[in-house]
Amino acid sequence: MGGDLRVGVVGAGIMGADHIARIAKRTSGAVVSAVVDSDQGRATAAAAQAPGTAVFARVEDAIESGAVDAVLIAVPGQFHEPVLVPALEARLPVLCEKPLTPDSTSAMRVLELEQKLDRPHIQVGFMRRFDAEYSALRDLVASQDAGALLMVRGVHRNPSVPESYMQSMMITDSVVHEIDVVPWIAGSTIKTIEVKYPRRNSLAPERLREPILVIMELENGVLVDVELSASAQFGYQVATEAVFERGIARIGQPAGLQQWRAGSFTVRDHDSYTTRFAAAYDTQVQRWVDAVRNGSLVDGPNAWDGYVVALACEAGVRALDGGVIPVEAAIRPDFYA
Ligand code: ISE
Repeated sequence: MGGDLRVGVVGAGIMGADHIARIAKRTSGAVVSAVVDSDQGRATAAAAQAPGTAVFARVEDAIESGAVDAVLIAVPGQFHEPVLVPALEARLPVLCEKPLTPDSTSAMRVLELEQKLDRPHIQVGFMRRFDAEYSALRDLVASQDAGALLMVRGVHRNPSVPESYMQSMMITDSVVHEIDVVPWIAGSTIKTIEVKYPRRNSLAPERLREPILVIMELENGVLVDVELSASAQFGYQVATEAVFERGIARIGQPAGLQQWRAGSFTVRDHDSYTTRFAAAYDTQVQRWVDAVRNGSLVDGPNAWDGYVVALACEAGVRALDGGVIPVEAAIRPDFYA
């Protein structure tokens, strides 16, 4: 491809606006050519970060205008399929924020449509795979330098969540990240999922029972536990400790300037995923843009990965009501080899 990739960003909420700024200011070889959102005020405000960008209310109109070479989907998960369908029908490459879709039936419909094309066109935005520390942990597991991996222990804490966030979204919107990244690190798929409830946080919105403790067993025997808090108040924290035969490894610790002052010790930490994973998002988007421009279209998790995660999320959502729930196994079609 000769000129810059013209990206249409669908969804001008927190993630959409963040991606628009990223592409306009920090991504090489791409421009934001269209912003799509049914809320025109929001679309116009987000588009102001990328001067010269056209604003549309419907993705179909953006595609028909001819202004878009590739689509970045940043609307909530339940609205992904209606954007994926016209994008695939127009044979456009897509970077789709997680989850691919909220359930495996709709994810399978997307796979079937994609398989009518000559090769995978969808990359799914599991950005943790582009985080340098997660990659280092994966390399450590593969090297066997610390012996075999035995356990993965994680915390995933949000200061608060929007009103649209429901109980099932603890799995489909939040733990979905661990459901993708832990098998990627451990080199093994998820066999079962269980959810335990500790004492409820009285500061959580009434509709949410949290925190939750999610316990996953992988096929290779590795045990994973993740504490998910949606209303942790103090800030945003995603951290992992991996237990090996000959040592432990930690990622996600606060880094940067440490200060001892006025009788206290402080290190700046995050209050949002947009800063905690800023570098990972930057790398993800740059690699996707490069892949589209060189014709490979996908460089990272694809729609098949999104489908496998959707199957595990279904088990996770059932586990919210109790029991140890088996995850349905799936055989990958050659199309995604
Ligand atoms: C949000 O949608 C994200 O994807 C964040 O990475 C996650 O930490 C948060 O819990 C989700 O609500």
